This record gives sequence, C-alpha cells and structure tokens, in this order.
Amino acid sequence: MDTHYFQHKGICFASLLYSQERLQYLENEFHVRDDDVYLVSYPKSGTTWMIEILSLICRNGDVTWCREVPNFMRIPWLDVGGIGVKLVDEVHSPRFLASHLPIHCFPKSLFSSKAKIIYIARSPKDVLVSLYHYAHMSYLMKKPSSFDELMEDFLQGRVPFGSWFDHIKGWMQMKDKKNFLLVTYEDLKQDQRGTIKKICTFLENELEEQAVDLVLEHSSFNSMKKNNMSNNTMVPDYIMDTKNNQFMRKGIIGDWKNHFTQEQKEYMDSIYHEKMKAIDVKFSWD
Ligand code: PPS
Repeated sequence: MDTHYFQHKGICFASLLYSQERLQYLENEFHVRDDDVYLVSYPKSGTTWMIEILSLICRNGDVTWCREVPNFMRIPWLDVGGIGVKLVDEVHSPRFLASHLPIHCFPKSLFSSKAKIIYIARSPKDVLVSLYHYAHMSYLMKKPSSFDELMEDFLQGRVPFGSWFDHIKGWMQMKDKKNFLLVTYEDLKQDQRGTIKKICTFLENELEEQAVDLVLEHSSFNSMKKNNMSNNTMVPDYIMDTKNNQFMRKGIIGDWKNHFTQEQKEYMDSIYHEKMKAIDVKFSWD
C-alpha cells in the first residue's frame, strides 16, 4: 500500500488517518475543557507507555480496564480523523486525550484554559531508531530506502509531525506554566516510581504506595508486551502490520548505538547542537 502525505501549516501528515478539515476544526473550533488532560509527544517518544501509566493511575492501579479496553479507546487520539473523531466525542470528563500535534497546530482554546499537558520527550537518536523500525510496519509512514535516508528526512522535518527539534522547542515554551509537565522516556526508565509519583502529584491524584506498585508492575515493558489491549495488536491491519512486526520492540535507552555509525553520530550531534543551542532546558541525553 502506498503512503500519501499532505502538508498542513508546514507539517507533513499521513492522509490515511489525518485530514485538513479535522486539523482546521481542532485548531479553531475544538473546545478544550479546564479539566482535560493532554498527553502530547513527538512520535516514538513513549506515548503508548504513558497511556498505560495514566490509565492505571486513573484506576488506582487496577489493571482491569487496561486488560479489557484497547489503549486507543481508553485515551483516544485527538488528531486522528474518521473513527477517531467518535472516540474523542464520546470520552467522558475529565477527558484524557493523546496528541502528536506540534504546538502551532494545537487547539487554540488550550492556551486560555486550565487543562493539563503532560509532554513526553525522548532522546532524538532513540526516537529515530524507533521510527525507522516503525516505518517498516506502519502504513502511516513512507518506507525509507535506508537508515541514512530516514536520518536526513528526520533532521529536515520531512516526516509525519515535522521536525523533532521544532516540536520540542515549540512545546518547551510552556515549560514554566503550572499546567505543564515535562517527562522524559529516560526519566521513566531510570526512575519509574519517582516519575509516576511526580505525575500523580501533577494530576492531584496521589496514590498509596501499593497502588503505585501496581502501576509499575502493569506498565512494565513485559506486561504491556503480553497485553493485546496495550501492545497495539488491536490496531487495524490497514494501519499497522503487527503480524510480522512488534510495536513493543525493545523499549530501551541507547539502542541508537546499535544502529549509528560514528559518522552518523557526529553528523546528528552537530545538527542537534546547532538547533538546540538557544533552548534553556537540560535533557538527560544532552
Ligand atoms: S507512537 O507510535 O508514536 O505512539 O510510539 P510511542 O508509543 O510514542 O513510542 C514507542 C516506543 O516506546 C516503547 N515502549 C516502551 N518502552 C519501555 N517500557 C514500556 N512499557 C514501553 N511501552 C512502549 C516502544 O517499544 C517503542 O520504542 P522502541 O525503541 O521502538 O522499542
């Protein structure tokens, strides 16, 4: 199947699930509620993991919901058209919604609301590696002919949801607002308990230690990989080929070391330093 992209506000979107009409509606007409929570990320940054964590926090660690309902129905994708629109329309308040939208495409009503935003970020090198494997299973991405080709497209922002650099720099404009929480994939890997507690505090939903234990247990890579409601095998075949590929691939920090040549590392580092020099946030991968 051929993958087609269209451009919206300088960003590339896959026609299979996204449309100009929906994006325009979202930006200008979608009403953000004060009690909404938005999980925002650049693709391959740990969104599915965070959907699981938030689902479990909402249920006090009880895994029943996560075992019975697919993740895209528990926390629907705001941006997706077609069937996704119905899921967003039907979700009850307080709504938890996921989105890959860059800040300049996000519903304008967010910026005058008290809605909470959890932004999950991941080292761009690991994002790129994850994206490379994802491109071979998803019909939302054009198949790159080589890792080098995808690296160039990624660095130039010629991939769905645009440039990683612009995405993170855009959303970091909100970093000092009290309704914004930055979490990294690396924080979650290195201190999952501490990071979950931070998320609970942000959501004003403190959990007992035993409930935190359950969130930890059921959102682990191995638990999620075994759970068909969480490992994306419920995603329709026309979107993703999960028969021959695993969405829950490795789930580690630093897999880029198994994919990058020294030359590619130096090239990406030089572009990273150039594009990120003006940002006053220190990330764990810096
Ligand atoms: S997507 O398609 O944009 O929604 O992808 P996203 O969910 O953001 O990122 C997918 C990567 O997250 C890894 N993942 C996890 N890592 C550790 N622990 C848990 N529980 C977990 N769940 C998902 C998933 O394996 C993808 O990373 P890679 O590096 O490809 O393994």
